[in-house]
Amino acid sequence: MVRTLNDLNIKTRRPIVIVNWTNEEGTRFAPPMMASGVFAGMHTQDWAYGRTDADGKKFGDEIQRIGWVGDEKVGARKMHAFFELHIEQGPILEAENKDIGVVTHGQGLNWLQVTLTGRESHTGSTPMPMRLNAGLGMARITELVHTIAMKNQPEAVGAVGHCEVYPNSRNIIPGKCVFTIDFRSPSFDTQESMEKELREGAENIAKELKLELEIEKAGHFDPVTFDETCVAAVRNAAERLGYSHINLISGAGHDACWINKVAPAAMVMCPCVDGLSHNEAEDISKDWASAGANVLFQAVLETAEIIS
Ligand code: HGY
Repeated sequence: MVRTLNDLNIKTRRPIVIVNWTNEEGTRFAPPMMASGVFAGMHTQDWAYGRTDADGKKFGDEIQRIGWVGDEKVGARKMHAFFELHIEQGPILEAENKDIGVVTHGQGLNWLQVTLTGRESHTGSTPMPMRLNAGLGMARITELVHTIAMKNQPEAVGAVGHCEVYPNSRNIIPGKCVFTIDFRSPSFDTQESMEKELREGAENIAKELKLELEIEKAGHFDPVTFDETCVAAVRNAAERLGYSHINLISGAGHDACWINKVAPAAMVMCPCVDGLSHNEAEDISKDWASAGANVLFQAVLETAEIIS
């Protein structure tokens, strides 16, 4: 986009800055959207630097090691507006045969990291009543996550995507399980009620199985309403360019969700093949990609204001 503006010698009243936010997914170092969260003042830089991965390595040490610690003061660069282009990571646009998603809202997210501690013992010689089986606890809480999400349809999703079983041996009853619950909803109240029900249910399961239970909030953001002026710029661009479009609530979390706290923000979404994402088969067509890029280009240009 910037190359095209330069090729066409188009100047804008407001400079256009391209940002690559570090650690958007948060899979190795939780929470997701970590760098944009620090920029938006949702986390302190020191807190983020102190986050550790499963091996105890600190985020700050690791980005220092790869030479990614910059010298600019975080948040020093103020923004007039922020736009983000992304695939939908879901099936709606493709199913409805629409070129563009005009993202009006983003659903809220809760990542609850659960640690269940029982006792390692032999799977063959330990009588059933004597077992402190953390693996059984994880299975029951995983089922509970699904049950809670299904009770809150259509506006809730929930799953466990990450789990570590210790010592993870065929003939040892798991003494410890660490796993992460991913709950999401566009409704703040639903998001809160699902977490409350999960915590109560997990306590009961741990008590029944005589396990120790720890639950850490490993990631959180409230449902997001994007800026109406920026959303209108996206919608107007799609209409001017003749692309079919619908309003969309983003199912996935994005850096724009945090940046919306400190600057007017909006997102442009395009379809992805079979609505698949976070899968090696994730794909996009050239037509979808160019439609998304064109709408982003026009929305940003309208907002940055051409001066020559
Ligand atoms: O997981 C998500 O919400 C996105 O892919 N960051």
